[in-house]
This record gives sequence, C-alpha cells and structure tokens, in this order.
Amino acid sequence: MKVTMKEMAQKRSIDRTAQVVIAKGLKEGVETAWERLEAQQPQCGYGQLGLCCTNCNMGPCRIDPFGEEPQKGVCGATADTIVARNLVRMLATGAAAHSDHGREVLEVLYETAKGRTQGYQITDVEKLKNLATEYDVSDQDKSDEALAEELALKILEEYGTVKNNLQFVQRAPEKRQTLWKSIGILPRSVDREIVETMHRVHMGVDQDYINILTHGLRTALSDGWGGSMMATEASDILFGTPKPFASTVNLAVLKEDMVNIVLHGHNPVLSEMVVKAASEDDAIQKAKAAGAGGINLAGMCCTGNELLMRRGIPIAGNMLCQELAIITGAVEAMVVDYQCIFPAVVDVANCYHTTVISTAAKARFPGATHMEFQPENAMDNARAIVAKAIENFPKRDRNRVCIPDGPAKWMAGFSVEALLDALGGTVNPLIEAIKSKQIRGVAGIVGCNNPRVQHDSAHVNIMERLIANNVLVVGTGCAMIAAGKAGLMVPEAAEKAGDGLRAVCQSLGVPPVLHMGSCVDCSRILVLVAALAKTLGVDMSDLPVVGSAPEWYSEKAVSIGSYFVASGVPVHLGLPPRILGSNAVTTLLTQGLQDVVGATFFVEIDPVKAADKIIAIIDEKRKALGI
Ligand code: BF8
Repeated sequence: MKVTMKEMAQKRSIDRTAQVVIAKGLKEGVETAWERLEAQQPQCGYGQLGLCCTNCNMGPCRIDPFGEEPQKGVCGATADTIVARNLVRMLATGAAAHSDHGREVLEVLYETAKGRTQGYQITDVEKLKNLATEYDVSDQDKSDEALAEELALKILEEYGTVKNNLQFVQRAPEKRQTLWKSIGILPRSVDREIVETMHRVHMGVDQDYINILTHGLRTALSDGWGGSMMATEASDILFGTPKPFASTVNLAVLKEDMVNIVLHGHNPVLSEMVVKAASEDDAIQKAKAAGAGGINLAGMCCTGNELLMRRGIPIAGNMLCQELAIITGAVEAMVVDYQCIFPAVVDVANCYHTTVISTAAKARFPGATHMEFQPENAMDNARAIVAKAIENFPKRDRNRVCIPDGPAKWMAGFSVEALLDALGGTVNPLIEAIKSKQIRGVAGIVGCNNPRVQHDSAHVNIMERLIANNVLVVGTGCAMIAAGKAGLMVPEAAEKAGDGLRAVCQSLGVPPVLHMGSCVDCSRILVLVAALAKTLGVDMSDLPVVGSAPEWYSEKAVSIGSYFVASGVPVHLGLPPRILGSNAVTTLLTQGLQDVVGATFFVEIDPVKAADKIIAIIDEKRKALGI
C-alpha cells in the first residue's frame, strides 16, 4: 500500500504544524533528519550496545556480546570497562557543554561589571545581592557593578577551584551532602571532574566499571550543582529572573509579511542582544524599506526557552523543528550559537533563501555565514546580524512559502522565585497539597527530541497521563516546547488534570505543566526539589518526585539524568542508553545505585507504561513517608 506524504508526516510527528511542513519538505525533496536516520539503517549493533571502543589507535575494538568466551579489546579491556568508559565519556561531554555555556555567561557578567561590554546591564539586583551573601561577598559600600565583579570572579574561580567543594552544593539538604561526601562524589570543581573523567577513560587508567561510573556521578553533580546552576543564576542577574508570561508556540509563529529571524542554540548572551537590535526603530524602518511589515523573532530549542522565559518571545519549535522552520520558505536568517544545531541546517538553507548565521568562535558551520559575536561589541554585532536578515527578505520566493495556521498559546516563566511568589512566598502550600493528595507527586519531564521516536509523542503522552493522575509536571528544554505545542501549558489545560491537581491549578491560575526554562535550568528543578526536602526535613530521595527524559538524544541529557539520580531522584529514560552490552553496568545503573544514592534509572519505551511506572514510584515514596 502506498503511503501518502500526509501519512508519512503524521507518522513522523504529532505536531500539527510540523506535519504540514514535513509534507512540504517531502514534496520538495528536501532531506531532513528522518531521511538521514533511514539512510543509516541498520545502525551499528556494537555501537548501540556500547561495545565499540575507539579510545586508542590499537583499535577500534568491538566485543561480540554473543561470543562464547568473554572477549576483550586489544589492551584487555572487558565489555564492562568499555561500556562504562563510553558512557562517562558522553556524560563528560554533556557536562562540559553546560558548564562552558555557564562560564561564558559569567564572563559577560564580569566584563559588564567592569564596563567593558556593549548593551548589557545588571538587571536583577536582588538576585545579585542574594548570591553575594551565599558566596560570602560583602555588599557594604559597593556599587552593583563592584559587587557583580567580585561575585562573578568568585564563581568563575570555582571552575578550577582548589578549595575542593562547590558553593551551590550547600543548597542540597545536609543529608544528601553527607552522603556525597561519604561515597566520594562531592564535586570539587567544575572543570576538574570533567578533566578527571577524560583522564580515567584513557587506555590503562580506570578499568573498574564501578569506579568509572561513580566518578561519572561526581562529574554530573559538578554540572547540575555547578556549571548549569551557575549559567542559570548568572543569566538571571544579567537578563532578569523569569516571571510568568503568555506567549505562542509552533511553526505558525512565523509571519508571512515579516522578516523572520529564528534564534537557535543555547546561550542568551547573543540572542538577548539580537532582541534589542531588532526592536530598534532603525532596524524596523530598514525592514519596511525592504518591503516587510517589520521584524519577527522566533526562538528554537533552548535559546528559544531562554527568550521565552524572560521576554515572552514566541518559539517556532523544538529540536526536530529546526530544519522544518527553514522549509517553510519564510525564514530570512537562522542565527545560531552552539549545541543541538544540526550541521544539516546549512544544506536545508541552501534549498531556500535562508542564511544560516553562525556566531560563536567555537562553533563554525561550513557553508554558514560567520558573524562572530563579541560581548565588547555586542550591540554592533547584533545590529549587523539583523541587517543581514533584512537584506534577505526581497530574495524570498513567495511561491514556496508555506506557514501553517494556528499558533498554540502557552504560559511560561516559572522560575523557582516565580513559583514561590505564586505560592505566597514558601513551598508550604505545595507540600500541603502533596500531603493532602491533591497533588500526588511531581514529575520533572526534560530533554530532547529524537527522530527514533515519533516527534513529541512520548513527551505528550506521558505528561497527559501524569496530570490526569494528579502528578504536577515541571520541566525544561524541548520537552516543554512539546507540551506547549500540545496545549498543556495554558491554565485551561487544568481541565485535563485529575480533580486534585485541577483544583490547585485553578486556584493559582497556572497550567498543570510548568515551564521552568532551558536545559541548564534543570538546576531550577534541583533547587525546588531541595527546598521541598529541606522544608519537610527529609532527603531528596524520600520525596514523591521522579525525573523523565522521554525522547532524549543528547550527551547533555546523560549528564542531567545522572545528576538527578545522584541527587536521589529516580529517572525514566524513553530510549535506552548505549549500555546494554554490559550486564554489570546495566544492573548497577538500574538496580545497584538504589543502595548507593537512593535512586536508579529505568528504561521504558512505551509512554503509557512509563507514566504508570512513574506513578507507582511516587506512590511508593508517599507510602514510605506515611502520607
Ligand atoms: O539543551 S532538550 S535537544 S535544545 S539537549 Fe538540545 Fe535536548 Fe533540546 Fe536544549 Ni537540552
């Protein structure tokens, strides 16, 4: 039976607007991630099991999982060693990505305090002062700038500190900190744990899978309670701590008569300046002179989340929408910094008039127009980027434009501070709602899209089942964009929630799925969970709280999942990590860690079964707490 393009599009995504554009791409013969995934079949079986070792030049070695005698690599590494090393290597890359992003925001904060940047300012003075107190930096007789300079330097030093502990770790309940110390996974500095991971995976260093994975947890903690938390806090000081905003989401946020600029990537230091530049009169006049009605900015992935959380800028889509945005034929420029940007966006852009503008010195895309972004000339750089996009508008082929109808409404901006505001200043009302069973528990749904899963379907199915069963969903990243597109992030979505959760949402005027930001903002979830535990006088592992990454693809997700588990929060994965080639590693991560950190990973591909398992864990935790 012949499958129509519409059917194929429906099979690939549940996002109605994505389906329209996927069908357009198929008709126009534009290759996307789905075609490339198909072309990769069958994917390497050794790789999928984690059994291929490319760490040294005696290899590559691969271990036959069905071999009669246990096989070894040329150096003698076993399947357990190879699988564990491969996994922590992924984890370290993810932790490095988050933490390096954090370092860049802190550098901009530092340079801004010194008066050496263009267009930035200290926006959240209250947060600056609170953090200064946390870091024991006195604000007496100091200007905001002097305080920010001292604080930024003190936090930056923690990337390589020799004092052997990270300040933000103290935000965790004492019991948890004591546990981390006792098992030797208290993170000592941000860079050190990542560097040590890379040392350990070199041939002839750490061969013991338990030792390797234990250090993996330490490295992940240096991300969650280190680099990512620093990124979140420094971004809040510079650009403001998020407050609830109403906005719109999906590919329909692109506008036919406007210069469309898609801001894609992760770090807000660039995109915030583009927002400023695009709102200047001069830019708007130039856009009008080019024949457009004005300039329309749309976010993509976590840059989108950063701008949504603080400015209410609409989002065009999550990870699998990046090529689709270009295929609408209506995007003048896709401005990228780093992380989660397909190299293929350049090829897709070549099929249209779109210019891909790369901006980061550390992330060049062959074929893209590189306009390097420097904080000291940030506004000039941003203005030039906007001008480049405007130049492109007359080149648009109107006959090839197809923007789907109907942007979805959503509400975002739930920083911990905003949540506390809504709750009257403390987490007590949330705890009371949990105790009284109005809220059964809390699920943190995070992470990516992956073309191996029908786009957004696992996210949305899990979330719908959880809220129907009175589980409050909080989350970050592409998962939240999926929820927004599916209509789960408006206060009216409380209708889909169970009686208890519905009543809580209605009394607070909030949706049953709360958007807490970009992926580095998973640190906000840690802070929230820690606050719940501290108020209740228990450890984080005692709470009816579960994490989930239903459609994960990224190395950053490996780090996020690991720091949640190390923090005592059980984590569901919708796709198995590449560990199944070692029974020992699989057993440790899915069972053994329970006795070590009080949480494990579990894999469940079916979203309904996954939601039911999450609910079962929540119920067990409630029982143990006697609530
Ligand atoms: O850091 S959720 S696809 S965009 S990795 Fe990437 Fe995954 Fe999206 Fe944000 Ni996070």
